[in-house]
Amino acid sequence: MLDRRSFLSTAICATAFAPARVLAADKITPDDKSVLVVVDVQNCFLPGGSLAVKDGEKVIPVINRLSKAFANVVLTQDWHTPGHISFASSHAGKKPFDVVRLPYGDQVLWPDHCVQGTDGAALSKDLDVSKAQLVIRKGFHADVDSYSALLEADKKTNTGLSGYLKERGISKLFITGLATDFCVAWTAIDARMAGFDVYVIEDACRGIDAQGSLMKSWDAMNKAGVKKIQSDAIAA
Ligand code: VGL
Ligand code: ZN
Repeated sequence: MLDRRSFLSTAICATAFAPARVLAADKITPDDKSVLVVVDVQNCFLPGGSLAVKDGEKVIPVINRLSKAFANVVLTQDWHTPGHISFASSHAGKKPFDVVRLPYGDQVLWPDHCVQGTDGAALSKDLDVSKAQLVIRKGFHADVDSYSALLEADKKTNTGLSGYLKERGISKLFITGLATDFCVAWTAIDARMAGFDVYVIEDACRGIDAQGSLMKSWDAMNKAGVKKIQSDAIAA
């Protein structure tokens, strides 16, 4: 029989160790000013892809569920030219994950990925794209990378996403997708710089984590005023 004391300690332990649940009344209900941004859920970043993100496929059911709660959904697609400057194969003697100095700053070099029009650049067939209102492509200038969906790596060239969202009266971005420490983080930080309210939904993202980049990116996002939430904080 469970006496009162052991019942209490079980209850206390359960409370102490259970993941923090968000009460229904405290959940965020996306409104007309909110947009779900789905970053780079493309075959190259998924299992079998040339730049596969560990457990990348796990974001897909979470994103598909979340998208039902949003009136506005925007997708991004990494969309590089063949021989793009961010590819290690474009730099003699370099290998993926080496860093080179380019006119606009340090550039991590990647395996060839997301080449325009290839199957690797296609959005995952498991991603529910039915509600997407815009697909913004980035990284299509041969000599400039663009992790961010707003601003290319030269920090000067706009993709047009910020203007699109502002013209539509959208002020709150809920960001999901791949990879947390590169395209998600840069998109989130640039969106803060552009004056948006920004939430990154941690369990709807996965990171590459090259040399501690995942922790560093959360630190940078935090400093920029990006809010880290879990998908259960959204009334979906
Ligand atoms: C990405 C590295 C290179 C991303 C894109 O989607 O996070 N990472 N290109
Ligand atoms: Zn890329």
